[in-house]
Amino acid sequence: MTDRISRGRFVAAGTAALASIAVIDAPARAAQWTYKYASNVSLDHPLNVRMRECWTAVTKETGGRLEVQIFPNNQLGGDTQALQQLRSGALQFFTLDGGILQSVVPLAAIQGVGFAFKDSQEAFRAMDGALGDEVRTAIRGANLYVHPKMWENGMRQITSSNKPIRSAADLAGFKIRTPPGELWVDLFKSLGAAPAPLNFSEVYTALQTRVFDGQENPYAIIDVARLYEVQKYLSVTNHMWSAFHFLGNQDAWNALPHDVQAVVERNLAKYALLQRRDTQLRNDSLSEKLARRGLTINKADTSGFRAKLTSAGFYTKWRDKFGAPAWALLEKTSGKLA
Ligand code: X2X
Repeated sequence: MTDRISRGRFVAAGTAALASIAVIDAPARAAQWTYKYASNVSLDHPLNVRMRECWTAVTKETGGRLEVQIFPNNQLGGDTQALQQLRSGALQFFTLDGGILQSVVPLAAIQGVGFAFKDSQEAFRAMDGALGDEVRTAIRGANLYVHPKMWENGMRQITSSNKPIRSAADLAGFKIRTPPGELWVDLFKSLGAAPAPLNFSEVYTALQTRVFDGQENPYAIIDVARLYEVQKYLSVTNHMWSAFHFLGNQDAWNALPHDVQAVVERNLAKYALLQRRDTQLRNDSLSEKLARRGLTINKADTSGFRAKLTSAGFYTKWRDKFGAPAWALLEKTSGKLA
């Protein structure tokens, strides 16, 4: 990108005034900071659609000083590798689910407590507010930059290759992939399933080769990752919500002057809100398309899920891990969980 722009300028300047000082000037106008942004979804997911618009606006509004290159689809490695790169500074910007960030920031997993949020609107009210503020304070404490507006992934549904999940009983011994996060694995263990964590980058192949019977994700992810090619059933469970934090390497963030930081923050806020709307529209309207692609869709009876989590001690265990103050903020939205 940088090369192409400077070559373009070279030609333009060259025709105007051959070998003039303008040609020597051109590289000075190239980006002062070229940063990488990575995500685990493909370019056609609303996350990257809006990120592209966001970084185009940032480059324009900073007069080309900051240029951000997008690496979609785990091109730089799976989430756990990309998180390492972000912390070391090899990667500057990254979007990551709080449940995966848990390995570095334990409190970040609180967004994924089972059946805490009934829908995305409710979840965003909590995460844009006091609960989110607590989490972001913890993230900053781990020496990472975090933007206050999260990006939507959505309410999660279970897919399977061998049977529909109709009620909690169907989860007994069910081999299910979860994202790499302790709470995620514990949630499905408490439900009686046989979960194992795996980066999203490996999920399609793991389902295709039947290492797992199933996985769980929002509709938009099932669609863009074409999981309908390797799964037969989609069971609507809405068992938890998920969303991405926008994270930055702290040194890389500090290296940007305040005016550039302000442009980035303003655009991230603007495009995050647009992305939330896009993704929610997709999650709400993909049912028919996924059915046409071959998934048999059923609505699960999740009343027994909640009871199992309670009897397995899931809620009390995680209340103690997250601490009473953060748990109280969660229960302000969810009502009493533990
Ligand atoms: O890994 C997943 O399943 C995904 C894409 O939903 C997350 O980023 C948590």
